[in-house]
Parts: sequence; C-alpha cells; structure tokens
Amino acid sequence: ARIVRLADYRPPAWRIVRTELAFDLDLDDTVVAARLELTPGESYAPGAPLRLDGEELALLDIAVDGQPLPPARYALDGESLTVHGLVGPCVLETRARIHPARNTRLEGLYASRGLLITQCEAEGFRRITWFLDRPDVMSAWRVTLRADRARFPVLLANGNPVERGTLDDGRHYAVWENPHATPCYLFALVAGRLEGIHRDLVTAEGRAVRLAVWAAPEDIGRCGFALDAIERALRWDEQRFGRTYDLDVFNIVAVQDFTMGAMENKGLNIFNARYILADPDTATDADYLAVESVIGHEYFHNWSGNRVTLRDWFQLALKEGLTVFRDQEFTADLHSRAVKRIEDVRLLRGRQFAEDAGALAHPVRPVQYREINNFYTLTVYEKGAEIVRMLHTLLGEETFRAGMDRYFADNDGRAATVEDFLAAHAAVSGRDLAQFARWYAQAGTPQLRIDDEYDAMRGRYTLRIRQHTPPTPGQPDKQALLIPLRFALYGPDGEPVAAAAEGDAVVRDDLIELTADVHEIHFDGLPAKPLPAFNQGFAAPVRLDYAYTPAQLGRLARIERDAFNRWEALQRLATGVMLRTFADPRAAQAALSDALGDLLDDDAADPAFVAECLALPDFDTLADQVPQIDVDALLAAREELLDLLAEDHADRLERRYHALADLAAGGLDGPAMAARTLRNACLGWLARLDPHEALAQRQFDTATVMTDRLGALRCLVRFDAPGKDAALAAFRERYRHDPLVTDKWLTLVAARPQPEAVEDVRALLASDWWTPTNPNRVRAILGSFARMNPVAFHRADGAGYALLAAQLPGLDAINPQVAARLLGSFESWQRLAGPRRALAHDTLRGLDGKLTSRDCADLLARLLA
Ligand code: HT7
Ligand code: ZN
Repeated sequence: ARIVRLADYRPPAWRIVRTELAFDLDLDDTVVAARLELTPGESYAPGAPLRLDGEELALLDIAVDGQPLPPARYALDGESLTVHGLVGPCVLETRARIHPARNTRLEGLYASRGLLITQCEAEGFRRITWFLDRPDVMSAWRVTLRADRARFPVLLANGNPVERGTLDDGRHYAVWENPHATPCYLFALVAGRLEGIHRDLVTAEGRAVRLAVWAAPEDIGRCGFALDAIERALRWDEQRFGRTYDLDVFNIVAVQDFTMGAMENKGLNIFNARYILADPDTATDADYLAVESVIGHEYFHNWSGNRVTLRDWFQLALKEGLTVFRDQEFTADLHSRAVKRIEDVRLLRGRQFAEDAGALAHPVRPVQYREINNFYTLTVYEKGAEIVRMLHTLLGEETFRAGMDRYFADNDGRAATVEDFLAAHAAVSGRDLAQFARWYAQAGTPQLRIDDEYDAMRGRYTLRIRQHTPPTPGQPDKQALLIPLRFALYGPDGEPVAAAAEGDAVVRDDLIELTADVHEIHFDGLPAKPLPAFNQGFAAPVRLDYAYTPAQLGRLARIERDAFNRWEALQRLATGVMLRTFADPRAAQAALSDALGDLLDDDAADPAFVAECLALPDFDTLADQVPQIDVDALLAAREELLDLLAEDHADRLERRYHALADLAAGGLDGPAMAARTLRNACLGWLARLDPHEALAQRQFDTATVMTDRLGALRCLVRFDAPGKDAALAAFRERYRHDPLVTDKWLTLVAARPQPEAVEDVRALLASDWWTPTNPNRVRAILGSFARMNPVAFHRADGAGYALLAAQLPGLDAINPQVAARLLGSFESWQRLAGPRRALAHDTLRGLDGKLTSRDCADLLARLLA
C-alpha cells in the first residue's frame, strides 16, 4: 500500500496556470472537457513525462497544442494519465466521460435527489478530470456548464457568473470565472432544481457582493437564518481580522447527501443541509448555533485555506486548526465566551484526548499517511485550534493580530506551510517559536503534575510543575513543550493575591511559560497559603493533576474569577466523586451538592452557564480519566451520583424550571435560548425522579419549538417513561417527510441507554428508514449508537461491537469515508477492561480482509498494530 511522506515533498514539475472546463451535465453520463495551460514548475526536467491524477474516468479524446495525441504518447491506468514528450509551456486538452449517479462515494461529481454536486477535498477532483490533484498547483478557472434547462435550471460554479444563455434541445448554459489562483480541491459545481434567497451588501473595501443561499424548493423557507449568518460572518471577519470578501457573489447550497459538514469551495460553499436549514419547528437552539458556526467556519476559509492555501496535505491543520480557532472566536464574540469555551473543551477532552490516547493517535501535523481522508480528525481540527489559541495567549490579541496580518500578506496566493504561519508570528513578536512548533509534531496529551508547599515562617509559596507527554504510536519519547499556563492565587478573603513570582520559568502577570520538564516558582510575602487556580480558560490543552481537596474545589467554584474554571472546579469535583478519588467521598459529594445548590439558587447567573455546570462529565470524559475503562463501573457511578443530586435539589430544579417558563417562551435571542437550555437541563434532572415524568410528558405535549419538544422526548426515552413509545411514534409521524428531523428521532432510538438498543438498532437497519447511501442517516443510526450509547455499544456480550462490524463491509463499498469514521469508534479498544477488550479485538480481527477501501484498510491496520 502506498505511503505518502512529508519528508518526500517536492515542488511540482508542472504548473497549471489556467484551467478551462466545459461540462455536458447529466445524472447518468456527464462529459467533461478540460483545457489545461501547463508551464514548467520548479522541479521540471525537460523530457520527463507529465503524470496527471485521474480515477474512474473514460477517455474520449486527448490533444496537445490542438493536435490529437497518438496512443504512443500517453499511458492510462486506473489512477493516472501519463503524457510523454512535452516540452515547455503547452496546452493539454482531454475529454472524459463520468457517471455521477453511480458515484456513492460522494467524492468527485455525484447525484443527490436530482441535483448534481461536487466534493473535491481532499482528492476528489481526480474523479472529474485528469489533473495535478495537489493543493500547491493553483490555477485560474473558467467553467462552462451545459445542461437540460428543465431538469437543471440553476447552474452554479466557483467565482463570478460571466455569461449565460440558451442552447438547442431545451438546454442552456452558464459560464463562471474564478480569477483567484485556486487549487482543484476547491473546485465546485452545483446543477439542478434549486431556489435561492439573496442579499446585496457592500464590503468594507467597497465591493458590491451578492450573498445567496440555495436549497430544494421545499426547504427554501428555512434558509433565512443561514443568510443572516453569512452576513454576520462577513462583517465579523472584517472587524476582527481585517479580512474582506473578494468576489462579486458568495453562494452557499444545501444538499441532503453530503459526507461531512460543509465545504469551503471558492465562492460556492456546499453544505450538508443540516447546517443550513433552520426554523423553530424543526431545529433546536443548538442546531441554530451550529448553523451559524459552520457557516462562519466555511466563510472564514476564504482567507485561511483559499487565499492562503496548503503546500501539501500534511499542512491540513494550517487551514483547519486556524479556521476552527476563528470560528470559535466568532461564536465567542457573538454569544457567551465562557459557554463557548466550555463546550469546546468538552469536545476536546471527551473526544480528542481519547484520540490522542488511543491506537489512532497522530501529531497535528502527521508525517505520513496512507489515506489523507483519515486525518480529518479531532486532533487536526480541535487540537490544531488549541495550538493557535495558545499562540494567541502567548502573544496577546494585538501581536497575534499583527502576526495574522503578516501571515496573510506574506502568503496571499501561495501554498503555505506551518512554518510560514509560525514565521509570521515570530517576525512580529520577535519570539523564537522553535520549541512551540513541537506542538505540531508531537502526538499525545501532555500531563502537568503540580505540587505546592507553603513555608509559613518565610511567607513563601512554592509551585513545582512537571510536564510529561506519554508515548504514542511511533513516538516513544517526547520532548518538553512550551506550555502557557494561566494561573491565579486566591487569598483567604477570596480575592486574588498579587505576589511577584521568582523561579526558573518566565512568569508574566497571570501566565507561566513552561519550557522544561520541571519548573519551580516561588511567591514571597504571602501571609497565608493561597488557593491556586490553574489553566484558566483552558489556555493549554493538557491534563492537570493537582491534589485539590473537595473543599478547595467547592470554594473555587464560587470565587474563581475565570468562569471556565468555576465550571472546571465542579467537573473535577464530580469526576472525583464518581471515580472515588477523594479520601472522604461523603464530604466530596456534599461539597458538590452544595455548590450546585448555590448555583441553582443564583438567579443572577447566566442560565446557560448554570446549565453547563449541571451537565456533569459524560462517559467519554470519565473514560478519559482512567487507565482502564471499566464500562459498567463508570456508568453505574455516574447514574448513582446523578440520582442522588437530583433528589437533593428536586425543589430547586422545579422552581427554576417553572420560573424560567416565560423567558424561555421568547424567540432566538440569547436570554430566551439560555432559559430554554437551563429549563431542559432541569427537566433532565427532574425526570430521574419518578413523578416528574409527567412534567416531561406535559412539555412534550405542549411544546411549540423543537428545543422543547426534543428536550422532553429525550427525557421520556432516557428514563423509559410510560408515554415513551407513543411520544416517539407521534414525533416520527409528525416529521416523517423531513429527513433531518427524522434523523433526530433515529438518534434518540439508537442512543437510548439500554442494552436492548442493540435490538432496536437492528430493527432500524432492517426497516425502510435505513438508507446506507445517505451519510446523515448512517450517522443518525450507527454513529449515534457507537459514539453516544456506551451502554449498548459496549454491551457485555459483544453484541454492540458485532452489530457495527457487520455493517462495515457493506458501508465501505458504498462510502469509505463514512465507514472509516464508524470504524474509528473502536479507537480506545485497548483500554477496555475485562472481557470487552478481547471481544472488541476479536471483532476487529474478524474484519481483516473484509474492508477493501484504502480508508478502512488503513484505519483497521492502525487499530490492530
Ligand atoms: N474542508 C472541508 C473538509 C472536508 C470535506 C468536506 C465535505 C466532504 C468531504 C470532505 N473532506 C474534507 C470541510 C471543512 O473543514 O471546512
Ligand atoms: Zn474547515
């Protein structure tokens, strides 16, 4: 099997400075004419053959400089077209036939509900025509689309529309020009029966731009929020990063069959419909926020990814980590910064830390791959964003912004590397970022162990901080990282104490820069031992081990100035109680219960923040804290604690639930959303206490928005309420014609935390609801089962593992990327305790030889290595 290595990177031998494509579009048979203007590249050697990538293409014609090419001058195989005897600049023309309707991989040109759609990142363009399918080959583009006017009234491609007209036989055409140097992974076209809504605005630079959202006619009424969100994203990028839009139109399209969330094609973003369509009857508040965030993410790529693109796929985090950081900041600036940070850290710790600790661990910038699709991971995206956040922390907002300006200016129109990014920040800050760069190279989550000591005689407080990064596959030994550790010391009065720090680390205000394996830092002149708070805002993506007592955590939950850390104190307290790590478990539980009680009584606190505090660590987060995952013990400990706390606070929960009703009845404004979040959190707790199921039933029956309807239904299903089946059926019938809402129903069924969910999922797989060609449907049933239902997936008899494994060969043949993501659910199998480890291992071994795609074969080999 091929292995692509970072160390083997060579600049291209040829460049394609201009590309003209003409498509005769049809669902079954599409003909693609390509005209490539080639010039010698940096590693051009006269006489050397030109090798273009191309897969599943039938060659119709080939010509060079207008002359048909004789067969002796070229060779075709399943992966490439090699042309011999080219000298200097020339024009290569090809015509190919492809079959979109047969394309279930959803890479290249494919059909979805009568639409023709493309998805080219990472290596899908080679399934459209022969090309140098690598991100450092950038071209200007002119694209002509021809199709039947009735079946494909809308014809969209990258860039600006320049011409359109009618043809014979009921056909029409449209021509699009993209003048920006753009790699082929950002190529896109969409053709079909779509409706659009648009808004005209003028950018900060004075350019008139038309923003438009396109969707199937039955969905267009749910696109207004998305259109507003594009405008918010555009304005935010102008203000926060000084980035303006650079074309006359910005189109986004909603499609139902899409492998990932969305794609940032130049001027023509294509979205999974779930990240565009939203109205109160079908979308939860969380869905609305996800729509805004994904729209922001794809829009921000126009600079971080498109204007400045990647030299090679190893640099993926250069665009993805940076763009996730940018979208996180967008949401934080528009909504609650603390709540956003909490949600992001929840994802990071629950999922990315597990990836970093499992069989699939890899650096944010990997050094080799067999299949690049397998590196669109939480590590590249989320840890990649954390690295950018640390840089922001180290440099401060102003210098970071100057570094970003420098990066964009120096690399505009170029294919850049992580080194280019760091060089821009090093240049403006005057800092040497060589050690910081290790974050990109070293896999695994660093562990900080902090001990302290107080010398009352001298009034000296000492911190000893050790860092250690555990071994990961292929990286047994780790080097010390530059870690920015935010901290505060609190005095007996609950106020931060200002004491000068001395020691062997750089300490600037509230920031310690850790660079060595061990540091010792002193603070003098303290009349009493302070209460330390570490890693405020989760400034560094590390595990932190400091022996807090329950009382200290309870106190931090009240006095810490940093909201994230107040939440974090409660998470630590709850984790310690569940994992029984405190010497006095009863005192710990009491401390947790008291702190939660105070929060519930605090009507002045942001209800969304209170709701986050009520959401105690989930199974994934707990599993991440232990060397061996004892599934039953973790699940039982969690349930036991939640039941006890619900009893402690039944009255408070009920009071808040009712008191928030009026506010929660509002629209999409922040306070109303926050009120609904807390109300539904309260309902989740109350539903544990038998008589309160009636409350969930009443909320379900009277709900006017999806947030409340789904929140109530979740409680009924979760606690097996008597009305569960009727409510599920009513929900299913009400939305049976809406695929996205049907997915919500299926998710509830597949994630029901009962061992019998295995049988329920099996029944779904045998029903008409199962559409294995639709990635959303596969995720709703199997993804929810494997990732959100530890009770059933890890069922003691191995039936959960077997159920998933049985589906993988078939799914792999349909859509390898979707199958590979499901296979990734086994990433932590080596840490499973008891017989589950062997059961999971046997299940994986049983798949050997049955998964034929490069995506799944690569992942399986890494899981079993
Ligand atoms: N840059 C995109 C990542 C992507 C993708 C999207 C849709 C289908 C297949 C895909 N492969 C890679 C999306 C993003 O991160 O913005
Ligand atoms: Zn992205």
